[in-house]
Amino acid sequence: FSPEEVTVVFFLGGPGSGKGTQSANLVRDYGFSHLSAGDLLRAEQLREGSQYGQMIKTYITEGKIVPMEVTVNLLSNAMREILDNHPPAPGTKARFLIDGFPRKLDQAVFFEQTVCPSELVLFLDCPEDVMEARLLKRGETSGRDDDNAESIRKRFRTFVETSMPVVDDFEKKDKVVNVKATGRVEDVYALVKEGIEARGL
Ligand code: UP5
Ligand code: MG
Repeated sequence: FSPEEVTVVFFLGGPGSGKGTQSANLVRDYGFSHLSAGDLLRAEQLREGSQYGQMIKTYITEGKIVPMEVTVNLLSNAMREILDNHPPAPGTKARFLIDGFPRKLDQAVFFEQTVCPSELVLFLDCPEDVMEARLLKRGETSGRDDDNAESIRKRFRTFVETSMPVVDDFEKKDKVVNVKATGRVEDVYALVKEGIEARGL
């Protein structure tokens, strides 16, 4: 995909920082198509006949990052399908909000070289105690394999060690909109709007 036909925004933040929640607002108000890498992986895990099902389940429960070929394939297939089914009006670009990806430096490089360069990175900044409380609460009903205290601890570790360097790298390129994500959903969203509109989105 060329940046002439699509706009890609990466939406990053720790586990439970609120990416999925705020994505719904952004879809409603800015016409984004939302692609959650985690949701795509969970769907692939459940897909009948998938050769990756068990592997994905193990990685997710351990809070580890699934080999990028799998994730990038799911993302680019989903982008292609959306573009085919809903081509943007002439003179406009399709907008993709890619939630929870890239989580590792080599994934960022690979995606930008082989799929599409990103326009902007939206980052939700949230302390671990707040994220942990949100995830444990969600875990009471979510049924997610990784919403338990042990998996949450592993997810936090992967985030700090492997995924934060991606944000820091984009920061150096001045591509990051950094939003404090501890407030109420609507207050965080007000900050998100302010941040992305200041960048002309
Ligand atoms: N909530 C949200 N905002 C709130 C607020 N302001 N105040 C109070 N409560 C708030 O929110 C989490 C919970 O908090 C919800 O109950 C919400 O109501 C509440 P949510 O919006 O779901 O947060 P989000 O950041 O989306 O959290 P999520 O758990 O989805 O983040 P992760 O990044 O951990 O999960 P993801 O699905 O992206 O990835 C899961 C796993 O998949 C990874 O650990 C990894 O194993 C694998 N993966 C890969 O391997 N590669 C990838 O590229 C992507 C994922
Ligand atoms: Mg999510």
